[in-house]
Amino acid sequence: MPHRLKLDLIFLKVEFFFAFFCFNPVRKQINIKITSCGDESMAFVDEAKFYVKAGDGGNGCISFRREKYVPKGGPNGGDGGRGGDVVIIASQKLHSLIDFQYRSHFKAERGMHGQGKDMHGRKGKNCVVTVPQGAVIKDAQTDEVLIDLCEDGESFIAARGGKGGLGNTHFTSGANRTPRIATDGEKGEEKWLKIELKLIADVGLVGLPNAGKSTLLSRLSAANPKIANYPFTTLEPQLGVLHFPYSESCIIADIPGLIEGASDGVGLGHNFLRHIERTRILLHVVDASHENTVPDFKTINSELEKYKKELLDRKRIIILNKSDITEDKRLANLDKYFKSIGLQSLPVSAKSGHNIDALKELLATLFNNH
Ligand SMILES: Nc1nc2c(ncn2[C@@H]2O[C@H](COP(=O)(O)OP(=O)(O)OP(=O)(O)O)[C@@H](O)[C@H]2O)c(=O)[nH]1
Ligand SMILES: [Mg+2]
Repeated sequence: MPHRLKLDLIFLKVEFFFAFFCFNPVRKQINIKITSCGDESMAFVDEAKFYVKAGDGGNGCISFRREKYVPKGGPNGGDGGRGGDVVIIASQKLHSLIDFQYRSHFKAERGMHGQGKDMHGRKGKNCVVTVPQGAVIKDAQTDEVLIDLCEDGESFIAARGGKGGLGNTHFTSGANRTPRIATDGEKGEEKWLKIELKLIADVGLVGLPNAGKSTLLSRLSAANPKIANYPFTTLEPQLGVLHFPYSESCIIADIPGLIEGASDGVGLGHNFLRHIERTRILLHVVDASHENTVPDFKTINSELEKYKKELLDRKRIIILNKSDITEDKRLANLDKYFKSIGLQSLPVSAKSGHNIDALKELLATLFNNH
């Protein structure tokens, strides 16, 4: 066969191989579906369980000095190294616990064993678990809160590494100059932990389903939540950023609609009520256009109270939403009612934009004076 033809055949084979390998329909593609949360693309997971195991300590060593002309040197067994810790660190760059769906076991490195010639074992490396700022870490068995990681960079040792064992040098005494004793390293701590995320938002939107919370969020920020004329359109908390012209911006959290019994787990709201726990201001959105505005308000109020009494002491503004389809007289009466119970209200139309600028100004003032 001519040399040129042989080369062509080889190239043809190589091309065929690449074509098959690259376009083989059997090859599996791993596609992780990502859902939208506010204006950031990510899946929202706010609870997870995970296992941590710190490294065991290395064992101490039994060894004796043996050198030329020193046939009976003393003990020289080194200590074992300490096991690594599992350290949890909060980061403001993370916003979801989705990573825990793919990894739920975190183990630190064990300490190395001690060796002869007084060589101590190396300490095991720590295992660092990064979690979003605002995560609460609990013991999965007892439900006891171990730490609330509110600050960016705050850290917590979730499992302590075991101490290294002692080498035989520690056991020399007048009576026993050749100790054949060393201790084993301690076991590293291990446990199952629970992590709950409480969003760090400044303003929380609460109200019955369909009150217009998501429409309001889309007006106040660049967030693009789903809006529709049926209850429970919002299935997971949504965040948006409200920029003020002369001061720092604030984060607004829209949680799924609450209904009667939400504090006992009815509907979706209960799972998400914790996300408004840390907010400084609550915007209680009510639909002012129908005759049940006040009973609706009372329903949500009592759910907030049942969930956490302190929520009622928080600065609250009642948003009389849907002012575009509500008579002025009715709005005035509602305002009177809320004033009579010591609450500030503001007629707003999240749909048409009526009074949205006034609401932004009010929030800027409250935010700066808080
Ligand atoms: N006329 C009028 N309709 C509004 C206004 N605000 C919201 N809506 C409508 O009310 C319906 C519900 O609005 P959403 O913003 O989805 O209500 P939501 O409170 O987020 O509801 P859930 O997510 O189910 O809790 C939609 O059809 C909106 O277009 C308003 O100011 N005026
Ligand atoms: Mg909504």
